[in-house]
Amino acid sequence: MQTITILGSTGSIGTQALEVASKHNIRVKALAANSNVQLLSEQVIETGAEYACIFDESRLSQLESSLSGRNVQILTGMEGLKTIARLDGVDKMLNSVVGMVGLEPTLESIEAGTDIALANKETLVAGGELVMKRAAEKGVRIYPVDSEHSAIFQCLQGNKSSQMTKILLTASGGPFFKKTKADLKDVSVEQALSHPNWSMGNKITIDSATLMNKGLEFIEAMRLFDVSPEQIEIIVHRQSVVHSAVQYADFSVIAQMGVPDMKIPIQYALLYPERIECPTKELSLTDYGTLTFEKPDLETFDCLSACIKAAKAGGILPASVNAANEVAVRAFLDGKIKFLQIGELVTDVLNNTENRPCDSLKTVLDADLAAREYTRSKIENN
Ligand code: MN3
Repeated sequence: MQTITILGSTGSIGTQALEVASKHNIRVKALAANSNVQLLSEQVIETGAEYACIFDESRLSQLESSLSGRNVQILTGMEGLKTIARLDGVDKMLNSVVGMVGLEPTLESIEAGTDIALANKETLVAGGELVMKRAAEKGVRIYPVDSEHSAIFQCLQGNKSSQMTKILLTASGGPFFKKTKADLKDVSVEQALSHPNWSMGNKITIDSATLMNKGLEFIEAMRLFDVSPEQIEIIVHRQSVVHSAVQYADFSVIAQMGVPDMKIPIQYALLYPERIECPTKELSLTDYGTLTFEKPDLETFDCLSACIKAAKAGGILPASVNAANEVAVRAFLDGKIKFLQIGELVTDVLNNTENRPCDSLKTVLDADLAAREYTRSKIENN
């Protein structure tokens, strides 16, 4: 029997992971959530978790009272996440928190020698070089949860990754596929939040609408699979059935397919290398009939081109564009800026940050903070 911990247990990935865990009798030792005390408490009681962490410290007493009388260790803040990340007797930590917050717990888990199921892409975007280097040194395995990266990982099984020559990274294209900048001028939050194929949290859904998500995934793929930007081709595939593919030196291309349901990659990351029944639906290719593949529109979607440029430049720029985007998406959701300004703000940070090598956690955190401050001041003077 496996034992796991989950950071981000009340989010979309976290709740689906708990469904998978319950189906396969995976023991859950600790759970952490950002602010949803109600659901976190229910999850802790249901799973019998020994540790519960609420990231938002202002809700600590609420969590304490809802779990009072139970034998549960209550934690809070970044220290709480890090405490969970270094717990003994854990086979895997699922990191599915949103944003840069995920980086330090990932590094903590690596230091503790605990394998990671990674759904927090910002970890690899901002601190990817550090994370992968340290994981290799400590012999810690990182199992991708992101559907595209899980697909690539699955396509690599039984083959030599040194013979992989290219990654075909698929993208749904989001709700604004084929739109021009003129069409997107007055997009509302509601329009941006309605994704055609995937049901996800707000941050990632906006990232999917701007194609920032694909830009982050581009960088994530470079780090996870140690390939150059030139070895990744982004392909818009509207049906989200092919979750990505890899090409080998003999020009054979292997793809992974399935219904668009995160439970498949979550389960693969948690139970690797087992392939047992998953609580999802069977893929019926004849129901789809046609699968389409097109080039992405780099002219309209500034976030994607900014990420590719940051990926090629390396250093701190991936962390900078990620930070600018986190601030810009928050401001868009709060009605402070327009949809297209997200891409403008991300590009602005890219063009106005002096690059330097990404050699320590402090360098990454400093770059992150500087880009956040820069972007906030741009929004205030808007
Ligand atoms: Mn994805």
